[in-house]
Amino acid sequence: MPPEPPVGGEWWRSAVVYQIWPRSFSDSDGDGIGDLPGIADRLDHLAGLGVDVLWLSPVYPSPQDDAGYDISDYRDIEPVFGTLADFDALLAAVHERGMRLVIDLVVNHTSDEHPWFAESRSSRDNPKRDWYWWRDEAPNDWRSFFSGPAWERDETTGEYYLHLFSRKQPDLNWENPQVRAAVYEMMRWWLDCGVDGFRMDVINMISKDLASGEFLCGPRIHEFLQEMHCEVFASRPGTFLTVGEMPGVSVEQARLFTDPARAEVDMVFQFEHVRLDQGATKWDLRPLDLRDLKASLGRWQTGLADAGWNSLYWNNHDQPRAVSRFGSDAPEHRVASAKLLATVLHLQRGTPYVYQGEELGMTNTAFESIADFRDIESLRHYAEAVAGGAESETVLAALRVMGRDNARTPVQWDASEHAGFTTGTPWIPVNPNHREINAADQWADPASVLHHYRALIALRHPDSECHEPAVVHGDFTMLLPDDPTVYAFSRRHRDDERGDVELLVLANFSAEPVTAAVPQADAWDGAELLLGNLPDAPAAPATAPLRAWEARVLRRVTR
Ligand code: ISL
Repeated sequence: MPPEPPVGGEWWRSAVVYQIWPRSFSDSDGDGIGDLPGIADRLDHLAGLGVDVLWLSPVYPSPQDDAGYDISDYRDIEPVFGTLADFDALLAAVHERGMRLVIDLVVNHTSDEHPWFAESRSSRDNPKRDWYWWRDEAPNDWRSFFSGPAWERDETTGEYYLHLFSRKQPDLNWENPQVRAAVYEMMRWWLDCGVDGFRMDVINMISKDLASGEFLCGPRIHEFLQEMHCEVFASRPGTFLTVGEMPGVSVEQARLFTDPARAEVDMVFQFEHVRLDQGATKWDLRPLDLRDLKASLGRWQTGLADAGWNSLYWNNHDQPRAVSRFGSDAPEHRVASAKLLATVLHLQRGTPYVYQGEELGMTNTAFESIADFRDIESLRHYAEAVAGGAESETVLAALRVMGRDNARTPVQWDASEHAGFTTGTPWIPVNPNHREINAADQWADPASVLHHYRALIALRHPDSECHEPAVVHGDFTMLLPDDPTVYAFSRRHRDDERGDVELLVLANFSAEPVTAAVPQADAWDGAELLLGNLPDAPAAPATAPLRAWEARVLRRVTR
């Protein structure tokens, strides 16, 4: 049994994080774009949900080529979102409610409109020339994540610069110590402002090896993260959270990144489970086999059991809506399957992340034509694919399923026009289903998806009546790995007061009833049903067939 984590030091083990993507959260001034005062107006929703930490996607000045992930000033606020005073007010209000605020750190690249890049591109001998990657010829055939080559010829000097994302997002050269010092100084500045940590955008791309062609987890990645930890956090009292977004990271690498003894980051976002329904690219759709999902997430549970820590997510601003993807957004199954997904995720070992609207069971939206999309990734892919001869309808079909704009429609606060998000015209249309799916209705309905999230979150919290320490501290065992529709696992925790506490999670990922072949099911006779997602719980919860999209959590205690 793993030891109890120290109180304070690793407080994030019992925390739940909520991600805010500001452009679509809440608009206070009627310009159709969410903003900081809009977030402040909605804090009661978040505090009521019970989340501990808010992660704010970028609100810095930005040309918005990639919705704010292209930053032109690291120490200010984009006017569309508000001012530094609005930020301070929001931070104070978050702290007042006992929550913490983590901001997005995007330092693999800047905007091409950042003064650093303006200087760097101005001449070959500018002192900041080496802050970015300049070559007289493209040294390799890297492709941008947003289509096209990753090397762009710049007219000013005739040389090429590297951009792993859009051409308006040139990559910073982390080999240059001045770059690293400037980033660390900026991070300390934000900590001095009172923020509680950072979500680090594509942080495993900061060390890259042009010669070998490797741009993920390059040779100096651990050195850079240890240096960052030392320069920014080590000498500072406080309770911070750091989470590194790391596409392509393996569980073995993640163990190194998140082993507290190595002082790099607290946890990482890995991508294995969100690639299982895709072929060579994210637009190459494949049906998900639940066995693959269980094998993958189960390996992460085991791999980080003794050292390191998992972050748990289905959704963020880059992924389609979980209920449409892994559950069912058909009207008769949406509520049950959204609760089922939440149950399976939140009962695993790690820190769960809730993406705005996920707690309402928000779904993918309807896109008629390419004119309905806003995201650079979708627009570029469409243009490139169609120019290359692909059928427009075929490309659109994939965009509708996987496009990031699915996650980016406004949060559905109520049933009114524009869902209470704005009094103006939203920058992207509200999902038409906001009349049926919205926060106001769900607060009033104890059987809603929202209240199910509240119940799951409360399980983690020592100050809650429903606190169940096995959720945070228990070990994890995957059950029935070969079952094609049942996701089953147990969690076990030795509790000094109660004895051995074991939880059993059973979830039917299908619309057909199924009986789960639970090993030693007799042992669960008389166990308590801790949580379920359907009314009319059966008398024998371990052995009764699981109904369509049913999830049950059982608890038994042995002395
Ligand atoms: O969205 C993706 C799937 O195509 C990912 O490849 C994504 O681009 C990758 O996870 C990196 O994401 C982060 O950095 C990007 C930004 O566009 C994303 O919004 C951000 O989460 C560049 O800053």
